[in-house]
Amino acid sequence: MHGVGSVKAVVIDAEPTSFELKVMHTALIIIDMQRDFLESGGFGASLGNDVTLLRSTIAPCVALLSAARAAGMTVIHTREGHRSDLSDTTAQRLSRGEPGRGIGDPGPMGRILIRGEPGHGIIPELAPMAGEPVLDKPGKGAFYATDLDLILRSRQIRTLLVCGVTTEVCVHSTVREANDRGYGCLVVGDACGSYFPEFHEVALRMLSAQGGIFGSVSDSARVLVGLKRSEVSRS
Ligand code: C5J
Repeated sequence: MHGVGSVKAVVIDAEPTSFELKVMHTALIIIDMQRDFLESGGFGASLGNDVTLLRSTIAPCVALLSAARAAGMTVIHTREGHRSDLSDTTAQRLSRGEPGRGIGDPGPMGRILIRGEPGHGIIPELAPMAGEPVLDKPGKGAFYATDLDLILRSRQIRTLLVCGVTTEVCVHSTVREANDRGYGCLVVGDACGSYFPEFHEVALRMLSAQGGIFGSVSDSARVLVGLKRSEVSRS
């Protein structure tokens, strides 16, 4: 229901300072909540990672998603993955990862990071709804080689609420790209996760350090309070 929502600014408590947004000029971007990263039978788990560290983000992401939908905010889902013929990746990327466990190799839920394979899909808890763009990205950042900037500009989006996985890789890359393009970013800390808790903590601190060098950081409880206020201001 894009275009609906308050034109009044909502102020959300955040670090380093409170974050102001207008619902109709804001998008919720949910990064790479894909089965291969989050499910116990997926690629991430098969590498020995503790997926519960990522699964703890599901409830906060679900809460944000339903609040964003209720507020009439633009919602965008991203998926990391490549064409099955690998024509959109590079030798450098193909050479990364553990031998036999790289992009395009067979994994427990189909070929690893290949579009259309079961593991590439978004987890059912966060299934996109009709009208919510699903962005297939061949890199870590959601702006690289995608039409995300065009989608945001055509909807007059200026601020982004960002959640998903992993904090220090695709969330960070996306926020850095967004910041350089002039979007204000609020990262929802408990709705982001990493297989490495120390990277998660430091990645969040890096975002809001130096007066918010890449953006601001809050948590789902504080964001939900702010979005509720936007509902009240509309009624
Ligand atoms: C994401 C990754 N989504 N860690 N990918 O962060 O490779």
